[in-house]
Amino acid sequence: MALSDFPRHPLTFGPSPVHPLPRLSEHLGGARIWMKREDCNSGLAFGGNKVRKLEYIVPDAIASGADTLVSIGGVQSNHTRQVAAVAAHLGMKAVLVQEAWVDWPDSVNDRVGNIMLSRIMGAEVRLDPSGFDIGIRDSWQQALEDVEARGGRPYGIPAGASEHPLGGLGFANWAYEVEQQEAELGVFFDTIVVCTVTGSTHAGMIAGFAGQERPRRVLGIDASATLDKTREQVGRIARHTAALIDLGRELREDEITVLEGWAGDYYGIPVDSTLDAIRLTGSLEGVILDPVYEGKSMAGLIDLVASGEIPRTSNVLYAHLGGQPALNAYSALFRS
Ligand code: 5PA
Repeated sequence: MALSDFPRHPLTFGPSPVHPLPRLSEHLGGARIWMKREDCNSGLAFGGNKVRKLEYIVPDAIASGADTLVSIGGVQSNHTRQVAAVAAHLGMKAVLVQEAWVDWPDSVNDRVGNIMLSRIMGAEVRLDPSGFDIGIRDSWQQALEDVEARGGRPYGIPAGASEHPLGGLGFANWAYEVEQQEAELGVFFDTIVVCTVTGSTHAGMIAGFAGQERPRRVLGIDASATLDKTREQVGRIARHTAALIDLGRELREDEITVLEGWAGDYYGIPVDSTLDAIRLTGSLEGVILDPVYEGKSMAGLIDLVASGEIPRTSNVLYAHLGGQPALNAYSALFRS
């Protein structure tokens, strides 16, 4: 099946905005940097990358006759907040398992930001003490069983929607959207920079771009310091998605690039380069990044551009995947 044959339930405003970052580009003195804005792609609870993935998953959820979306993430998960918004929008319920993925001492961590938004939207939020893991979890299976036991019809969406069979399609479509926007703007982005954690954002892009005439680099920046698992998951989902959309060839190893060096030691804990990237992007461009994901991928971009590893002649497209609500749980970092 071609990508355009898969049903897509519209949840976004349409193609997400693309714009240059002239002051950041000038400051770094290297390649020209642009941004594509998934942080403002939808009117559903501030949007984000999961809304795009869910556009291809919702038709299957509706067809299954489900009345409850069941998903999982950390306490400040952006993904579960977007699932809560989509459930509300569809007139469904949401049950969200929120695990203790981050050992973060902020006293309002489980009350503000994403988790507050999910509660406002009527989701059932279940706090769970388990630590970080991008795989399939017992607590999530348990939540599915609980919904059934009380007479509901659950539809399961794994962490980040990544292990869902259709999880890569949203960002395969992003690749086609980029190609169309390039034609309108008269620019070619030879390098894409994207944050990678559960993998289907990056993997979908790889599968989508692989079918295009002009090759380009898609650089995933690891934000969880679990590199082997992430690489394996990105490669597996990219190959699965490529087969789903009939790419017609195997993906090569060199098309799957996950770079390390900016995650620090732990998922969810920012390091100096994360905070520098957040402050720099905020103060030069008025664009807000979060300390869990985008601050880390921007730190990667900054170093790669400043060192010339991404050449001066490049046009780089940074995928801004959202995530700002979590900033509320990190206020202590920005007091001075
Ligand atoms: C997330 C993910 P992938 O999980 O598809 O690799 O995307 C990474 C990513 N940026 C990048 C932001 C703002 C994100 O929210 N978030 C998860 C969540 O539970 O919110 C899935 C981990």
